[in-house]
Amino acid sequence: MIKACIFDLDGVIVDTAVYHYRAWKQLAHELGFGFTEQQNEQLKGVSRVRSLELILGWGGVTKSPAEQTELATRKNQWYVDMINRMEPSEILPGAQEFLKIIRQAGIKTALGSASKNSSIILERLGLLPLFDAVVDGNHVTASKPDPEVFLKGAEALQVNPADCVVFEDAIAGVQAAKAGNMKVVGIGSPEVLSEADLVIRGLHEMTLAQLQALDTG
Ligand code: B16
Ligand code: MG
Repeated sequence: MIKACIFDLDGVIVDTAVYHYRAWKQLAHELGFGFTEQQNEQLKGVSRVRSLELILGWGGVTKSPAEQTELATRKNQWYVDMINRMEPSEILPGAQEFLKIIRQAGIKTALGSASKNSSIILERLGLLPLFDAVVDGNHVTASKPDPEVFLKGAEALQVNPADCVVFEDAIAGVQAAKAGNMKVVGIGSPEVLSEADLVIRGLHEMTLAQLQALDTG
């Protein structure tokens, strides 16, 4: 029986990728190289530290660990400035409504995100009361596709992983949910997220009946 849903943040509840993109692009510009939207796509669901490593590699630039920490901090300050100005209208279609519907049906909810800024975003958008637990980049040591973030979410909700459904937009996130023995709904393209149990374009397409049908699938 489905007892809990665990949601990724970027790409599922909000589109923060656009702000990550602007901040990384600014950093790349200061370092003297370009950064494209296609490259940004590859950073979805990837931690801040790993994202920086990839970007420096693409730019052909080597930095010491101390310099990398400074660069990641600088990028994050720009990013935080932007998310501090986000508006509730930026919540992705259907996300708030679906959270309310499942909570009314007695299903528990958790966030399972790689971001260390998830609480700022949820609070700013008035979404924090819709989550029973928030597990994010501040609470995990292993990144997706490792299932740690989702397993910690299930643990916080005191629900067996097999009774959880994860909502994810990144391939690594879908793999993480599967590795945690959870059902997973992919948000995006069925070709890309082929390992998911169900793929939808957004939470506006999701119904309680579809969620419950995953139990038998
Ligand atoms: P932060 P998710 C991920 O969020 C983003 O997709 C990814 O682009 C970002 O680098 C990562 O969070 C870390 O974010 O710098 O705020 O800690 O999709 O796991 O919700
Ligand atoms: Mg995501």
